[in-house]
Amino acid sequence: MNSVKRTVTISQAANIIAQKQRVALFAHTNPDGDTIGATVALYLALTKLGKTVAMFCDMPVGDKVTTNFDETRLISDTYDNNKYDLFVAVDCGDLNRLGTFGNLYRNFAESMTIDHHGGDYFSRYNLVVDSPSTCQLIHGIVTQLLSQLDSEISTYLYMGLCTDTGNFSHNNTNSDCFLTAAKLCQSGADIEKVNRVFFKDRSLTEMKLLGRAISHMRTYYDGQMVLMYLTLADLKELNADMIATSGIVQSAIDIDVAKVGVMLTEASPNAYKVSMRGKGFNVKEVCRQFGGGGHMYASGCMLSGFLEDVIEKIVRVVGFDL
Ligand SMILES: [Mn+2]
Repeated sequence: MNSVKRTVTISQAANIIAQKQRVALFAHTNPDGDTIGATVALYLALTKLGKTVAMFCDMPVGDKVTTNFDETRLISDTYDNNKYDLFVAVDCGDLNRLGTFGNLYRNFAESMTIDHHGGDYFSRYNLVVDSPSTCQLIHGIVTQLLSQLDSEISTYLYMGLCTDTGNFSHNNTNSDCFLTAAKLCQSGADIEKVNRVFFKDRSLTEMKLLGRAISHMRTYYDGQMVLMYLTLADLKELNADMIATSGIVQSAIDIDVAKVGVMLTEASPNAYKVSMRGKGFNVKEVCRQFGGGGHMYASGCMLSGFLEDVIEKIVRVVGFDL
């Protein structure tokens, strides 16, 4: 591909999209509230403008979202081979985030990234802006494309605004978040529903898993490091899958004196998915030493070995930085 890669502003991105008739949107693998909210909001806006639009993601968006927000069933994990004028990667910092769609995307010339992770410029047009959420950027685009936002679009945009800021509590939360949230509230965003689904609702299985993980809680360095774990045997006994374990790590870092929260989940025999959260402590550095990555205060990696050996490794490396 010889096309020149260039950066675009929100306004330029909106103009480019406005000129295209058939648009394919791609949410990132392991989809979160921001990629789902941003993709669906853009989809709804472009559909309103009479365009042919499709949404793809290489993984299902999850029961919580499909049950409470019917429309996301439109996100397909199978590319439909229609002809498109533009591919848009939503909330993807690099090509890997597209998962199995990466190759398809790479080979399509007319492409656009809309993202806030400050990553690679892997598309022809790159709207890569330092912002608390991709939904914030999509809000700028859809308000340029439509004279008025309806409650459905507003709800999806609000979804990304609040999930990527930990419900307006992380240190990336700025005045723009609240100004945009106020506008979305005015145009009918269902704030109660988004809050309930993403920050309150737990299945019985998830609650039991949390209880089991807490029963395995250990503390190190005078409580500055809090670790919990779930084994394959735990998951089997509680009839749970890996997806149900996401978010448990938060309970470790929620302890007042904790600076590092660690959650180990046995993904396959003697292979552990490690999730870390930090409070004023850079967990990305720790995870990078184990071949993982993420954000400064939320990172992960994979570690193989017997449970006690894996724990010992993590405790040692965290200890260097505490
Ligand atoms: Mn995001």
